[in-house]
Amino acid sequence: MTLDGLKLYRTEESVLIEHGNSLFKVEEGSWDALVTRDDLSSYLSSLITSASPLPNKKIREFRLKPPIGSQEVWAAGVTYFRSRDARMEEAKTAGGGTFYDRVYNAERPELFFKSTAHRVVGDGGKVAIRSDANWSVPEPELAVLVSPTGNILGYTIGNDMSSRDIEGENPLYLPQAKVYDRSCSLGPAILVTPAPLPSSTAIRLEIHRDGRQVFEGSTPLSSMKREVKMLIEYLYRDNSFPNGCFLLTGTGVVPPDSFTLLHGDEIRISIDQIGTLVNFVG
Ligand code: DO4
Ligand code: MG
Repeated sequence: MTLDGLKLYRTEESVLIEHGNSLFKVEEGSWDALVTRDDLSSYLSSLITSASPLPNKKIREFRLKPPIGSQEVWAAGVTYFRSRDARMEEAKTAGGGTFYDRVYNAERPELFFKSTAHRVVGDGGKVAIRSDANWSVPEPELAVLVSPTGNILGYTIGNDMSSRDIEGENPLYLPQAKVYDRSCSLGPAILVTPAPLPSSTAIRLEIHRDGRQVFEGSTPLSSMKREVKMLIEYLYRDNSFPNGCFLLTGTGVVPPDSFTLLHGDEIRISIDQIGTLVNFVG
C-alpha cells in the first residue's frame, strides 16, 4: 500500500515523515540508505501505518537540514523558452547567443554538474552571490530525487543560484557561474511519490527586499520543453550514481535583465504540493 502526500524531512534531531497533520519519526537507518530505496514510497507508507505519530508536534518546531546526504546535484538547462531567451540576451555580445537556441531545440539536453552536498543550504539558510559577480539571480526549479537505478523517488524545490554576467561573458565559464559555496538550495521536504506531478503544478518565485516585494513570477510545469524521464535517461547514460542524485530541471522564471540580487534579499520559491523554500542572501 502506498500513501499519497508523504513528505520526508531531514532535521537536526532525526528524519521525519509528515502525513496530513501528523509527524512520524524514522527510527533507524542512514539518510543515504533511506533515499536510495526504489520502494521508498511504499516503505515509508508501511513505517507510518505501524507507528504512532509524535504527539502535538509541528514541523516548524524542528531545525531543518537540507534533504541531502551523499547525493550529487545535477541540473538541466534551457528547458523553458524563458530561459533560452534570457541566455541568448545575456550572451549575445560574446557571440554565445545561438548556443542556447541550438540546445533548446536539440535532442540532447543540456546537463551540468551543479553541487556537492557541502555546498547546499536548506530552508531558512543563507545562499551566496559570488564576490566577483555583479549580476546574480536565483533560479527556482523543480528538483527530482532519483535512485541509483534511475527511478524517480520524489520531488523537492531547488534554487540554482547563478551569476548571469559570468555565464554571459563566455559559455565556457558556466561551471564558475553555477558552482560555488552555498550556490544551491534544496528543501524544505521531499514529496515522496514516483508519480509525475500534474502539468498544471506551478513554480513561483518571490523576492523581497527591505520588507518590499521586488520581484514575483511563476510558471506551470507544462511550459517545460523536456520530459523529466528523458532528462534522467540522458544523465544516467554511462554514468553511475551509487547514492542516487538530485536533478534540477531548469528554470522558467527569470527576473528582468535590470534585476540583480543584493545581500539581505529574501528568496521564496513555492511549488504546489511540496511547500515553500525560503532563503536569504548573505
Ligand atoms: O545554460 C545555462 C544554464 C541554464 C539553466 O540553469 C536553466 O535553464 O535553468
Ligand atoms: Mg538553472
